[in-house]
Amino acid sequence: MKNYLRATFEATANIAVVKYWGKRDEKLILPTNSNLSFTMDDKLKTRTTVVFSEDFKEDELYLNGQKIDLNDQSASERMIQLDLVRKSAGFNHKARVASINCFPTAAGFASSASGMAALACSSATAANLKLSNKELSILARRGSGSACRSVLGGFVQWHRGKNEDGSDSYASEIFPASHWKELVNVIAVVDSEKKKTSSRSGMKQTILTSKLFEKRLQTINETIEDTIRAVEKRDFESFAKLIIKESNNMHAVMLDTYPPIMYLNDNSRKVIDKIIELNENKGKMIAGYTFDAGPNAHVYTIENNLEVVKETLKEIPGVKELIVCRIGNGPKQLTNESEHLLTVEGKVKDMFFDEKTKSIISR
Ligand code: 2P0
Repeated sequence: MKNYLRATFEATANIAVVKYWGKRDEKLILPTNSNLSFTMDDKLKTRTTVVFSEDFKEDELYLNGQKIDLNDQSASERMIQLDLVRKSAGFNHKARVASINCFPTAAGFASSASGMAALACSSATAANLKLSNKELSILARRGSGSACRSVLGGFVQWHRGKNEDGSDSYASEIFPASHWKELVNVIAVVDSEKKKTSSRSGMKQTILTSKLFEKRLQTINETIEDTIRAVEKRDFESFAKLIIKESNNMHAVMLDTYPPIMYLNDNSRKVIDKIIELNENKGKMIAGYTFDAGPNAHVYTIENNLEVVKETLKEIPGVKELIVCRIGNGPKQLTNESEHLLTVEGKVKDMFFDEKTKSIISR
């Protein structure tokens, strides 16, 4: 075996249209319900290089150039993928991991989906594991639930699964990115403070305290079927109404949790009002919003209506920035020496995300 095993991948974020909120198994990260998302293009991406070597004494993680303390429980929990890869590969080599998030700094986005998907792809490839998409998705899921959807491109479903060991809880592609080329996601970044509740603890609290959550689970499979049908037919009007109602439903359940979880702020609510008003003025649905565990709005629209949606969002006080994403094709392996974030011996290169050129460059 070679002394050093290295691979680099880029993976992108995904934006759910039927949400994952609630675990049926916390350790294995199994969801209470199936859910749907679109994988974004490389406007929101994470690049990760993994090197395994028997020369390393311990696992090390460098995030955006900073060494992360892996004694911290929440950081080490997410590195469980390395242990799973080592077990499958049959070696005990420690790993060095370097990761750079190419997200606008102002946005305050969570990057666990792209980060954990990039880690799954690069660690499995560095260890020479030949994993199927299903196996890769299950590996990514162990780092972060939503990451299991980012190992695929296009329109993706994370299947809840029934098995206790999680072997049937993985994401698969329903339609490739090319199926609905006109679909666009405009992210309205709003003024906000750092979020108070992590998704991980929030979901747990919802299961413990929300009666409304049980009601949500009774209708969610129907929402999934209806949403798949709308995407299949590229029926934007049905799609927009479904995703607005689904996002509202999840945030209603969050509010029904005790203590209540409120990710939306006054600026988010201004976006909601404006989108509803825009659709009413046009006499048809031309935009549909969805919100995750944060105040930024994800407004889906189609290319023909992009300009009017952008103009509408720009006029809202409290909207700081718009990021226009299209649907992406999923993770990409990088093999040029200049693209790896670690040298072949695992030395951290001095590289960073340059917001001006929107690329990762050497200092
Ligand atoms: C989603 N979210 O479907 C939903 C909508 C937040 C709201 O997936 O605990 O960071 O690592 O499995 O994946 C956020 O959950 O949580 C999420 P863990 P994750 O996109």
